[in-house]
Amino acid sequence: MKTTVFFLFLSITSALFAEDGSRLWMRYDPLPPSVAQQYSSFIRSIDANPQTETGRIAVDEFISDFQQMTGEKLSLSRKKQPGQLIFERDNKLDAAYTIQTRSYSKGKLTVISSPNDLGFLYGVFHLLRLIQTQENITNLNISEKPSFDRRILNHWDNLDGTIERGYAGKSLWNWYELPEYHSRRYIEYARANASIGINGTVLNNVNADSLILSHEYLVKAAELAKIFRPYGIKVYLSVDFFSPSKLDTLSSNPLDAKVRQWWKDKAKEIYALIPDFGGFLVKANSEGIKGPSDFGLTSADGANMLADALEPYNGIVMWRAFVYNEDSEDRALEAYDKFHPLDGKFHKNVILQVKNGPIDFQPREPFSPLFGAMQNTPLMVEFQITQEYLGFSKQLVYLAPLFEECLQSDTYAKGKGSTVAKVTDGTIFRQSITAIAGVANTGNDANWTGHPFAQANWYCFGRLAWNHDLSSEKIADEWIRMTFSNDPEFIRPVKQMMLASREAAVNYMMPLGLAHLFAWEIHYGPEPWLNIPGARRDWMPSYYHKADPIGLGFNRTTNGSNAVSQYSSPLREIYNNLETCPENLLLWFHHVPWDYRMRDGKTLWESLCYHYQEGVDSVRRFQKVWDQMAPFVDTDRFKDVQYRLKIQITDAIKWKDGCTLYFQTFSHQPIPYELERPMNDLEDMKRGTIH
Ligand code: BDP
Repeated sequence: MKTTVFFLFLSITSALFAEDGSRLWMRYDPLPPSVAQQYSSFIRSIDANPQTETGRIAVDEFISDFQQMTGEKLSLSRKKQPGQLIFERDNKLDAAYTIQTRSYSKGKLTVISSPNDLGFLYGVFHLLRLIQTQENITNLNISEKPSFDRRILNHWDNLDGTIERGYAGKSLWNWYELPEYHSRRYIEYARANASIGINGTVLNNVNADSLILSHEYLVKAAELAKIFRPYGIKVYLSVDFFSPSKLDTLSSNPLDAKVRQWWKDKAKEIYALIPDFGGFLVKANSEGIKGPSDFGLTSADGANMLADALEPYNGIVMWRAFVYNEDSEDRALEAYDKFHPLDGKFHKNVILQVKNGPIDFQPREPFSPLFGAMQNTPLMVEFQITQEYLGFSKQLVYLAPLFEECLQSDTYAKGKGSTVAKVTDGTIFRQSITAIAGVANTGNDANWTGHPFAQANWYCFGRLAWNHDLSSEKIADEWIRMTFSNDPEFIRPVKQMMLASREAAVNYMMPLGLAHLFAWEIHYGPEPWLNIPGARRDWMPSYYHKADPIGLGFNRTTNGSNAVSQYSSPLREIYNNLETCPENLLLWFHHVPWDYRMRDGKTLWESLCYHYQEGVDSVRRFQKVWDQMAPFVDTDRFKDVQYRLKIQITDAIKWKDGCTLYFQTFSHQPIPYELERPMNDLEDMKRGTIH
């Protein structure tokens, strides 16, 4: 008897506790009975008449998730009755969807209205989210319209299955098996994206293999497009500007009529296979990849040729502004210098895709000065969801605060309030296209993203792309409830930890506006001392930190590289002045003496040490918080996060030690006595014997 009970207990707990994270935020686990009862008494049947695959998915999704959460299976009924959930087509609606509670003589109804079935699907996911997060749904008056028309993931996936800067396994796309065999994950991927409003995916790496445009691969891509289509997701491809030379024997020169025709023919071929194909993403004349300047032409010349080929089919070109040259004195100047003169020269189906900061997805950068400056060219922000510079999938770093900081930065382009969000969403400048992109962090790991908390970065990108006014806090709250637990004892500390995690990473990696101190090639861990003879100098940390016996930081003021002048007034004056420059960007814009007094009275050197220490201390706090969370989380995910936090603390200490000890060789000042002594030896770290 005892043993049976014991085994019964074991099997129940293992069923409850086995959790590989594959369900993401779409768990729809049973709600506590009293809560479930409230929802099942409020929604009792569905009135829907789906005409499309998308509509059917919307209805099925609601019925099955509602049943999982409440235990009630909803019936379909076309007769008006209290407790009905009605899908109402409204062709004149100006929103993507609305969700309203309506009263009539016999009771209440919940109505999702939309001009199309995709709106129903989005509305369904919204309503499900409210139930999953245990919100009151008895008095709804919701109207939703996305901030950006195109909300796109960029996969840096190679055709051989590897992922550039991917930390969660191999590519989700099995190119070898396509188009014959499908992975169930293709649908799960589309469903997850639809649940947060993502409506586009660039399948392949920006460092594009020209083969993607071969007929063989287009057929494969078309198969993925077919699977994603009912979920409202369009396929885009990264293309190599030199494809006409690589796939054919042409010059690739845009001035060559045969080359122009080649692209037109290619577009025709693509649209025959993928009628709703989104368009091209292009990295050209960037990091050794060739482009129009190889023919003495501008980016506008190159982009416009591709745009002309796609134009008959409403396709777009997303042309990346990520360019820099070794001989430049300041890499931060280059994108602006190259693209600003081209403002207004792009065809209307071209949009410039600009990384959030002027350099390269660092833990903190000011926003790229191109935002707001190009008033006659559509621009879109590119964020990096994959944590290339923020600890891979080993560290817990919630990126919504980084995304939010950029989107809410004021460019002052048209006076106060010209935020990056508003200069790219069509509010301030008329834009033929509005869009936003995030470099995906997905892979074929069971939990999609490696770190369980990295799922939150995929989630928050989608939510902000849908509504850039959402706060990091609100998004974290939703995500925690859906992914882990609705228990306030769990939510409060975990949310605090998430919200503090980006600043923690900035502090232990590159505080006060420092950038680019990471290890060579792998981009993980500190290497501020790196100096490889003969290597590109703009890849060496000393190019960025400029440490010397006088001080630290890059002088980008009017008497330095003058990068400040690329910003609108009054921002350029604010950044230019050491006294008014935000301290979290101080060393980005100024070369600051070691004994300069910061606003809290500490010297720069002391402040630097304190920031590094604070970063390490924060991670220790995260560990303490998480250790208390065992009762709320399944064992698998609990242990996984606990283990990764151990890696994170070791890394944070290495960053602190490596950077403070190295900069000390310039400052010649002691580490403040009240701070921790370094655990690592600088010379060992330099020799790599610590790793
Ligand atoms: C850099 C990455 C590199 C990318 C490049 C890009 O290290 O792998 O190809 O950005 O965005 O940060 O093109």
